[in-house]
Amino acid sequence: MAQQATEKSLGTIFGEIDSKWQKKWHDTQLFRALSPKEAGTKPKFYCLDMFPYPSGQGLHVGHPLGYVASDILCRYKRMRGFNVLHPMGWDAFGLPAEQHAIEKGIHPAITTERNIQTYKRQLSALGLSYDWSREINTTDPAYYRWTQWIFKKLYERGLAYQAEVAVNWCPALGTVLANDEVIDGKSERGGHPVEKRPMRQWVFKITDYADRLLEGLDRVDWPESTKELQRNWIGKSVGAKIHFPLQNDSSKTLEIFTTRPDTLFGVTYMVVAPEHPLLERLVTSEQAAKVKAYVDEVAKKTEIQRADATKEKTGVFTGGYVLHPLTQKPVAVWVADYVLMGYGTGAIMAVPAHDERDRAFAETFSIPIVEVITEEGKLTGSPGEFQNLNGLAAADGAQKICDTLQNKGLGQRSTTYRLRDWIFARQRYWGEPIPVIRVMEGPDAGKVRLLDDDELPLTLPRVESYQPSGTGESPLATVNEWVNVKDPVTGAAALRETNTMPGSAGSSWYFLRYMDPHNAKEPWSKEAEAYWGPVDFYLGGPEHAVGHLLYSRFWQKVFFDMGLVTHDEPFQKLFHQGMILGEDGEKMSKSRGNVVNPDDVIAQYGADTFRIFEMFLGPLDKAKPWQTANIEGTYRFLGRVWRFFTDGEGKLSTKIQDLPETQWPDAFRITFNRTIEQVTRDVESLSYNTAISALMVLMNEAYAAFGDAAAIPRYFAEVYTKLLSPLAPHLGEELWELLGHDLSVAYEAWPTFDKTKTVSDSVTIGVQVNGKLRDQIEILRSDSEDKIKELALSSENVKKWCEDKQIVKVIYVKEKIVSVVVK
Ligand code: ANZ
Repeated sequence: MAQQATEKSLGTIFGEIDSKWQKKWHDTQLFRALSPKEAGTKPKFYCLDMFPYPSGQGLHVGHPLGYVASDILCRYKRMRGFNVLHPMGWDAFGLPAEQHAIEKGIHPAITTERNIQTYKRQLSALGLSYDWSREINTTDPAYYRWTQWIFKKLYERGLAYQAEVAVNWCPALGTVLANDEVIDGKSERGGHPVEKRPMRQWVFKITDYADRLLEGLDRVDWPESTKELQRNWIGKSVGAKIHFPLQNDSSKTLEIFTTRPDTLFGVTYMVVAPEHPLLERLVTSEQAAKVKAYVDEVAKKTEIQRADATKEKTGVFTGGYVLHPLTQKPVAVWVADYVLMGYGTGAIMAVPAHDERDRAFAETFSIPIVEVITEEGKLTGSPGEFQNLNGLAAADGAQKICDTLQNKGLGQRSTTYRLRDWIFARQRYWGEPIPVIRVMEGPDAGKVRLLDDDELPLTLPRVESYQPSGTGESPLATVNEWVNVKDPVTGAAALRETNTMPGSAGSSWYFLRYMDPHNAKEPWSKEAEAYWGPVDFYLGGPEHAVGHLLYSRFWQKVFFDMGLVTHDEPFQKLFHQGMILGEDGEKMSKSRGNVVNPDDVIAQYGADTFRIFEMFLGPLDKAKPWQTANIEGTYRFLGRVWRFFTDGEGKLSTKIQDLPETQWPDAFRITFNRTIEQVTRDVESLSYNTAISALMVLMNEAYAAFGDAAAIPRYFAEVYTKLLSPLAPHLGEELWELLGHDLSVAYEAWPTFDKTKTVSDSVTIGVQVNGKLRDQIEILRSDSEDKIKELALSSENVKKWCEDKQIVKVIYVKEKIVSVVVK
């Protein structure tokens, strides 16, 4: 009993094992990736996690799902001989830290630092094998110096320009708001009205790369759904621009964009967007009041609300007409909000017979519907001199119509993209300063000048107040001593740019910095990139499908054009982990009270239990609810493993001995080899839940085969430890050490299996006498044909049917049947 009282609980033992190995890994820098020189001929594997924004809340159990999953893969790859790069860092600029600063008066740099420490502690507690020597932080001037350098390079290549862009301006709050801070035209905080206001902004010409961004998708191993989201976001449409002269002023034309020039003779009305510049010319005095009321109404809606195809169509007739370019018939022009100013030309030719939105509109307003394409997809109803088009396939008809329009100077083929240029400015404090000044006086007044490389980093001034400036400008605009500078060329007064970069700046190239994180001369060396690029495996949530993943691809292509990288696609394989839901099946959130903290689970059961439990919840890419009750099952499994190989207290079991495989029970040997095969395959395909269940089955069979026996084979113990170690690395290391090894299991060779041993030695075959099955016998595959025939003939049942007969022939069909012919 006394002993019982001092006996440690399994959870305590696991906790001690966790700390012991985490410390060793840290102290020996076990997971430091080798430099290209050190690596020699070792193949590389670059495995990247989407780096987190270190929020004040710390990790919840949903975060580690992806981190643990990629960690298992990295640990496996190391055992397969790869030089693995598995880095982690912090995407730490952003609004929440700034908001926190405004409310609590604590500088964002301080909260960020604090949050990073929490995240790092939590990640380390999970036993993740990061190379912490490569840690990066986007808010570190040593890092954002290069983000600013990249801005300069884009500018020098003509890919950055300034434009007046509409922003969400909230007069009551005196600030510009991000799109997601505006809900139904009101500020999220306070519910104040928000209006669009044009402001001068930096913009990147991502549209120059639209075709290459599309094409590259065909060359990467990404989820099809994510590729499709990017394709739709880029939204390439091939069609034509067609000019419709105004009826009352033929010197002016209304230009439209269509993907269906083949339907030109089916046009029954036109629509212009409420913001269209020609609207004023088109509106007649009778319709003016109605149109104005409508336009004012629409101004309150967001683009998303306007583009909603399911909503009822609204619009007003302008009173004006344009002329059909080929028939010269007048066509009525309407104004309606389902046409967006930001797409195509902001005006359409409406063909209600062949376009659903137009049909809904025409039906609402009793506008004629004229069919011009048959069900077989052929042109019909083309009038007058164009009758010869009838019967043509639509695609051919479209070509003919485009040719005709082009000849008459009334249109041209045109390709449009949904993709917009990337607005690269925020009216915020907590972001990277943009490295430019604007000259305010003298001969160069109005000119923009880039900072010299040796002026970088342009650091954020440490200010006491982050209050919005009240003019819509960034809070930096109020820091006079920072803003007012002299132009180094002319000595004239100049102003710094006070907008900062958006949150996506630092994350658009961080994967390159990890390759060479301490380089003070360049953002990364060519040598490092040539070795590590591209990222082999990228794991993160699907919410970044367009933003981050598109911006990074754009920059990578620019770097490629500059000769700075060797690949023009940054992420070869991409995987999205599913979400872990609360126990109630709902999204985890503080307000619902269903958030689980990983720290608590680890404190009670150890990190390995946590890791295996999360991987065992279900397929990695699926959403799945957390199930606290099932942690016990995982915990018991690891307890069984622990007690099988040890005395339960931390000494190796004395039963572990050298016992050749030939002396293992046949069935166990087969399961053993099959498990190696399956775990290998499953880990490679990230099917960790099935790998774990295979290891559970093997442990059960090990208990059955050796639990009561005098010996446990050492070879089995070693292989099992290796198979388990990527999933449960702390236990893996501890067992490996107990088995007498000085070096970490992390770089041991992954077990191989013998394919021939995955099938049983013995097999049951039938014995026929004159074509009728008379018995079944068990043979060994290794038995000779003679021996098998002898076994068959000596069976009692067979003997009975051969009695008093003459055996004419005995035929053996390998591992299937012995056939005896008698007469
Ligand atoms: C006539 C037509 C006939 C059209 C037909 C479609 C079908 P995608 O493929 O998405 O590029 N359109 C053009 N500009 C628009 C705008 N600013 N706002 C709303 N709709 C606009 O769509 C191109 C089609 O969307 C164009 O082709 C145009 O309608 C409409 F049977 O022109 B179509």
